[in-house]
Amino acid sequence: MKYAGRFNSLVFKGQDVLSAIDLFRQVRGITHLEFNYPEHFAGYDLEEIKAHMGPLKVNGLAVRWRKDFLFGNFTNPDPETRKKALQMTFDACDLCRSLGGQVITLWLENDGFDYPFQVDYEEAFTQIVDAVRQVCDYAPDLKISIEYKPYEERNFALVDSAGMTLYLLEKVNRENAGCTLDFCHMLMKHDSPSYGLSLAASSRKLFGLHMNDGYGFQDSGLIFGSVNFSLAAEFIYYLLRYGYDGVVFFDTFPIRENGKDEIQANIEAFELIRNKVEKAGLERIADVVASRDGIRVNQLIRELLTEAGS
Ligand SMILES: [Mn+2]
Repeated sequence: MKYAGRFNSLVFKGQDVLSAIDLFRQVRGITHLEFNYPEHFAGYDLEEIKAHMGPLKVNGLAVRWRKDFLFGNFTNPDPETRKKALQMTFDACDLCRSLGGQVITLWLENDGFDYPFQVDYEEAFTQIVDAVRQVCDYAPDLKISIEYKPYEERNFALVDSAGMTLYLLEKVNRENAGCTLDFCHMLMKHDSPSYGLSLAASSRKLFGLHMNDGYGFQDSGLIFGSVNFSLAAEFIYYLLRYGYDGVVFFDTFPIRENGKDEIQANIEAFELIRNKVEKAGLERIADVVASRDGIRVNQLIRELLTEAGS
């Protein structure tokens, strides 16, 4: 598996980007870096960043529009601000390419609404379709990946679920448009994580993963597999079945934990659960799934919790 940790898990603890890269190199299993654009590049020399990377590769960049775009990124009512949001995304594509990255992750943080009557839904959705298409056409060599989240920053996001994301991708109708699935965001929406994963992966639209865990009512960002073990195991089963070969990025928030240790814990948890699923056997699990028998399913879960892979 290819693994990446979250820069801000280290940067919010006082590390600068360069020393965070040095720390990532000390985490067993980390293979890739995943930057936020522009925040992780402001004030740094690109060559200096490359020099610190050593054997690590760049997976991609996530665009962060932040507070200058409070009323929307691609759906901002001001055409100039919409143009700026698009230009930032183009710039992120150029930078991603120069670092050897392949994936641009777009979480449309401000494209939503808070009040009834605040947004013309059809117009806003069409604006997103048009903007994503333009990004796809600007960088046909990159994967343009939509990360949905049901709410926060806005009370409602326009792209708010696995289903809505796949609908958007149909409308965009570009080979290089796909999605990044964030486990906590899926729990917040009460989406079954593996259901969304299966439909995205079987349509060859699964471009990225944000792994973490939580309780579903907020973006908890807890260590993978620590709350919802069975959902995590099922998710890994489908990743293996569909042969996911992208990067596994841990989008977690170690506010009170040591950042480096927490990234390591995520990798170890993921590896442990993956070993358990592999030991139980993909064919045998497929058999249990095909039975649709709740008791057999529970036997499998108990087996995963006990002997398999331990
Ligand atoms: Mn995420």
